[in-house]
Amino acid sequence: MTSEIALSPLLIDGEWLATDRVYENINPSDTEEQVGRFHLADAALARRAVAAATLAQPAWADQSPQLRAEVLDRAGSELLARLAELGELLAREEGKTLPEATGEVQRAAQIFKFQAQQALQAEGELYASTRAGLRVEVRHEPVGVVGIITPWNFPIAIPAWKIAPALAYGNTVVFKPAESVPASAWALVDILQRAGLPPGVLNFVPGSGREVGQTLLDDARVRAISFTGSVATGQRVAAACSARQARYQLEMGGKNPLVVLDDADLEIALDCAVQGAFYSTGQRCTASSRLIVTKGIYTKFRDALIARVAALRVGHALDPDTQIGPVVDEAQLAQDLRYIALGREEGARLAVGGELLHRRRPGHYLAPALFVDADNAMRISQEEIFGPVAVLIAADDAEHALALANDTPFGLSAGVCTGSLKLAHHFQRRLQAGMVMVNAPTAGVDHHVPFGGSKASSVGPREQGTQARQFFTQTKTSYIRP
Ligand code: TXE
Repeated sequence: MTSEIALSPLLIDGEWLATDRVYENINPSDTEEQVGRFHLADAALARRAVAAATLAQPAWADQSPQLRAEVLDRAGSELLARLAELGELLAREEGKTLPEATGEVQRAAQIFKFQAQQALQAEGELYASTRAGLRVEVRHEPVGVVGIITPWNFPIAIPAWKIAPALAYGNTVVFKPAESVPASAWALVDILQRAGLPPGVLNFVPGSGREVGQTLLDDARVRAISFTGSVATGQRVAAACSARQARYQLEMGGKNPLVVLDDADLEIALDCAVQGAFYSTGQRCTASSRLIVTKGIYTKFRDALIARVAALRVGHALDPDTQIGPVVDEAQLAQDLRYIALGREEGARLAVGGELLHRRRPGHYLAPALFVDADNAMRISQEEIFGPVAVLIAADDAEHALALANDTPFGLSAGVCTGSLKLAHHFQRRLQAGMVMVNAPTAGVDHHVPFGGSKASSVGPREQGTQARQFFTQTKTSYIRP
């Protein structure tokens, strides 16, 4: 069933291009099914895309902001109109369930509509000068050409939350999606192009990180890189950009704690834990991979959680009964299994899950795994696994739980379940994370407010909402004697 699938081209300078390299995209719910076939860029084509973006940028920046807003808004409308179709495509290529995938497309649409409005807000402020007869004008101008490098776990929402503000504020874009999820990225680029972008404003160069990604990092014409992915690649982005004084924005994941205190509502805490740790197959940078529970509620919570995890239905992403889809690909599955073996060696008790599952179709199915009686110093408690694997750690009391929660190099998201307003406030202030959730899962955020972490999770200004402006514009202060 593969030969009839069309090949999707690259986009450079408004032209769709074919190359002699092809990537075949496989459905993780059914590894015998091909999702699509994609032409891949190489370093030379990536440089051509940068040249096109460089040429197109001044005119795009001078364009009426109303026109930029209309293009983004139209793209948002088309995403909404094609929610079911694009949700299915996303579920087929990434493996998240249909409701999760459709929700992601909807979020991408909301982002475009929100950022469309921001296109009209970029101008700046007027000040009186300390010197008589002068006035001071502060403008927020585009940065120039922006390289956007994205991971596989949110194949449409992450590109949307980087591309939408980049274009809204008058930048041009060279976009390189993750190797394994080009289909949603391609659909998004096609929608934006048809929504009315002039040639060169958005260029699409799927390809390998080491070749195409690295070319963007090293090209002096690319003035900013917005990146989401692993810590190791994030460090390469930082090194390459700082070597040539380009700005960068990194989002590199977490080891997010959900603290459950003795006075928590048990049902709410269980919902937060199951949702936060295992939904989207645990493949979220905001996943609650560490569950830290004080000893008064530990046994009750542990036993109820084991039962809830054991009952989760793992299956084909498009099956309406499925709660947890497959792992994205073989490499990620191998990483999950390595950490499960490591947890056992480290002495944590695997209470449930962790085994490969067989379903009607061949896929990367893994039973959600819960380690209990774990120690926060173990590698399974310190390193991002990025799969349906969580650890349960006992704490003596609230202060001990807080210390354990903060004992991590990461700081993206953190949660606390408690019935006490006083403790909620205390945790809200003291948790070292960019996002804090009280009686809510650590994963699941809104598109119109800042997103990002502290410590090793994020570098650079926040993404999303109105704060996206900080990264995608640069400030110019002018002194004018009229
Ligand atoms: O990440 P990479 P991968 C973590 C998670 C996962 C692991 C590996 O633990 O198991 O990272 O995932 C591009 N120059 N997260 O391999 O390699 C690459 O092509 C420029 C957590 O997908 O960091 C892709 O487009 N670009 C994270 C993007 O970087 C390069 C989400 C991310 O890929 C490059 C994803 C280079 N030299 C993975 N090398 C989260 N927490 O959100 C690669 N890339």
